[in-house]
Amino acid sequence: MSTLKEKLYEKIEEQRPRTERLMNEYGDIVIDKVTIAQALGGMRGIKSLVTDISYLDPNEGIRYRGYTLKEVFEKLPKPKGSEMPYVEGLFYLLLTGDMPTEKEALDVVDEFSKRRIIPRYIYEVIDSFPCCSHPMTIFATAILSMHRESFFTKKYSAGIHKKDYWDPMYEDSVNLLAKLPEIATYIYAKIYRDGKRIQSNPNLDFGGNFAFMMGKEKPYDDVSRLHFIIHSDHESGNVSAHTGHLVASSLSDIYLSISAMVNGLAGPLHGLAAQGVLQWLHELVDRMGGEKVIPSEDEIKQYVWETLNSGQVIPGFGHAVLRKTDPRYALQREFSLKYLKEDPIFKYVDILYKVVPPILKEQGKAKNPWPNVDAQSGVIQWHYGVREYDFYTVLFGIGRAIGICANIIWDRALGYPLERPKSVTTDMLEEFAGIKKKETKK
Ligand code: HAX
Repeated sequence: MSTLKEKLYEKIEEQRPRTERLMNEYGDIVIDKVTIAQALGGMRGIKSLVTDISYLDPNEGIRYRGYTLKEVFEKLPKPKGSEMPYVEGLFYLLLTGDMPTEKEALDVVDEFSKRRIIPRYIYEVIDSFPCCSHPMTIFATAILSMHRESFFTKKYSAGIHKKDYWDPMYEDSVNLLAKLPEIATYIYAKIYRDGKRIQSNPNLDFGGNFAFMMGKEKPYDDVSRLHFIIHSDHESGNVSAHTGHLVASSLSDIYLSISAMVNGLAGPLHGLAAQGVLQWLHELVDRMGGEKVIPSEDEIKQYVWETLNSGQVIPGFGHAVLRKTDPRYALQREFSLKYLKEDPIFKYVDILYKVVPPILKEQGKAKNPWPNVDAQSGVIQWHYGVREYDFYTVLFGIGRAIGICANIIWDRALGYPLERPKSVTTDMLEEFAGIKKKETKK
């Protein structure tokens, strides 16, 4: 057994009695109420999911296992000569709640490296897509196609005790996560590089190997580590995390669940906003006559108002939970101020940071006028030469899969059941509201 799996097993044994006690002795305690606005409004804010892997405070932002992002970046072990930590160390932290030592992080690097090679048929699946297919569609399908590899599914059909579900789920998760950089970079090569692919380097870590396969020099390895780590988890209720959890709750294996979560991430109000920001910015760049012409604040304000007045959202701004600037935005901004201050597109993003929040406040609709993670991630990729912006959500998906796999392993470890909330009808809501009398059926 790997050290990570042993540690995880210890943690599961510690945690199970806590969950069982809450369920058996305190199951009737009320933790929230549900209003009509919440039932009609996307269940916003209803406390009905449990995860210990991350927690999103509306004002402070995300904490992974109790650590702020700043602390995560300070404390996780880093490869020599790198500013950013091992992604594998983050997986250790998310799964166990303990900050890994360098040796513990390196054990996971080794584990991932051994499992990184993808089955041959995945190349064929990717190659079979017609041109102009969106990379997220290809990514989701490639992951889905590996369903046949699932240990969990094999063990389940052979008969396995419920308490042991987490074990094959862990094996499937590590197998899948280790392969995601290979799958993504092969998709990138197929769509944008005439299929000219760079083979992986088994001596590199997750972020380093991803940069290598993308054909990028330093510091793109650190850019990748930063990107994957900040995108990995955002508690359980966002569309991608919730989709992964929901699908896995029917005991679908990790391939089915992560493919589904990728599809949720591919929507423009969620992960596709990373692409949306650059697309929207480039319409402005074209209007200005090229990226060398930096618009004035007034020109940007006019563009923002035009977008709003045409009934569209400003991509990269607003959030369903956050009520302050997203710390994931702030971290990327810090990186950008250090490394891409003179980049013309960064200058656009910088002006947006000043002008969009007051406009959204003035419009008075968005509850959170501040930028989110997606407002800043694309410009960094653009700067380092990944200019095919419809690929950006795939990068998000690689990161997000790490957190969701950790959550699903824990879902199985703690025996979380099939998810099945209850629906009501509009008539019933009107009855609750007292504007309609309950009809008795004749
Ligand atoms: N631009 C214009 N209007 C916005 C807005 C924005 N950036 N953000 C919110 N609003 C509007 C909503 O569309 C809504 O309008 P209606 O009443 O007409 O429906 C109103 O303000 C209230 O919305 P809200 O309660 O503040 O926000 P929601 O929780 O409903 O939605 C969203 C949160 C992130 C979907 C929203 O802010 C949005 O559409 N932002 C732009 C897209 C985006 O950046 N998405 C990525 C978010 C981060 C993420 O998940 N990344 O993956």
